[in-house]
Amino acid sequence: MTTLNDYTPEARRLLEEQTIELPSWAFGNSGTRFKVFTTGGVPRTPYEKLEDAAQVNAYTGITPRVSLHIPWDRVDDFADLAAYATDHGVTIGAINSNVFQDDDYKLGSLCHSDQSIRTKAINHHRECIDIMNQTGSTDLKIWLADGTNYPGQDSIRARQDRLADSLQQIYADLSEGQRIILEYKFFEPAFYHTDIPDWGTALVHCQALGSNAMVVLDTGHHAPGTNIEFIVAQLLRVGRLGAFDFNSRFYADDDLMVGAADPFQLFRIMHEIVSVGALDKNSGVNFMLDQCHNLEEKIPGQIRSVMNIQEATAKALLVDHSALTDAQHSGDVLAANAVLMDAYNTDVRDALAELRESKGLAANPMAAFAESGYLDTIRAARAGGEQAGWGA
Ligand code: PSV
Ligand code: MN
Repeated sequence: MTTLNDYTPEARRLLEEQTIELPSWAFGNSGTRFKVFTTGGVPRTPYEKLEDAAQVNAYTGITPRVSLHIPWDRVDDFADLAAYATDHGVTIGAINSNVFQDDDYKLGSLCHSDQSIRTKAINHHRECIDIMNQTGSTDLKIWLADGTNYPGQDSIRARQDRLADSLQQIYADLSEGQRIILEYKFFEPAFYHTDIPDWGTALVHCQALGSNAMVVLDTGHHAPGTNIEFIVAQLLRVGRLGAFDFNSRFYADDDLMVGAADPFQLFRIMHEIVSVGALDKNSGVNFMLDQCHNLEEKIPGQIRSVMNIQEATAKALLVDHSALTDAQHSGDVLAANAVLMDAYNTDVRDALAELRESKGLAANPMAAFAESGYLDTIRAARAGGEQAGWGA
């Protein structure tokens, strides 16, 4: 059993100040191409999504920001939406563009061979920057579905050149303090080639753009067996890790709860973060969730995910760095590995319960939320209207 006394004052500060950003789309219905099961009480508007996200923050105390997805979260008055968020104790986080659901984008968006489609996609990003200006958001998150299904379908090289040019035009419209965070994904929906398939390609484009372009690492966007913590270490090393999209995958882009499939991998990632000081709130790394809750209730699903990251972080903060460095320098492979495994195998749940109580929160957020009756309340209150869902 651990207590907060097992942590150094610095490690305790980092735990106290850790934040995780929630995705608005996690609160809507989602599913697979086979079926979307609806859930009672699911939000019908962006305002209701913020209400639910605020619940996660109320019980975990570490999720003060919510990412929006445009057009899914389009409203008439974004300043009003931002004020509503503030009233509920949260702020607007990254603005996600969406250039993958319009018929015009069938063959691509920022990489399309048709200049008019590229212009349309660039203008959509300008709209997103405008929303950032109205909401105070600092991150424009770009994930593209661009790619091809068949060899020869389009020129791989020409698409890269178009992409660079499109990104340049969007980047030029950023104001001071705003960033582009560029996500990569190795496959899907395109299957032969993806235009930003990997961290190297994302990095090349970010470096060409300038210092306000950073890479987003979505944990689900790698081939099975990829050493993700290596990528984390490398992007941190070159100062270009802008954000995480945390989730779990068993097979593909499963978007399951982070820490569910491979808690050890999550620990290894957090260890790379902690060991170079990137957990600090001023490190420039935005820790976000990108998940869908197809079967489970959405709000507890988010609470559980946040707790999983918190646990992996609390374990990583227990790594004895001087013992690790000594073992590494003396070539003691087993001792070095044991230092990491000792931290990973420590049960940190009591220390985190203590941390929450020190902030005036319930020790067990899952139980406290369940007891609150909030799900019953929204099931009754949100009758009528159309539930939000992926793609709506
Ligand atoms: C699609 O793969 C995706 O999950 C990307 O990871 C984006 O971050 C997310 O959708 C929202 O557009
Ligand atoms: Mn993502």
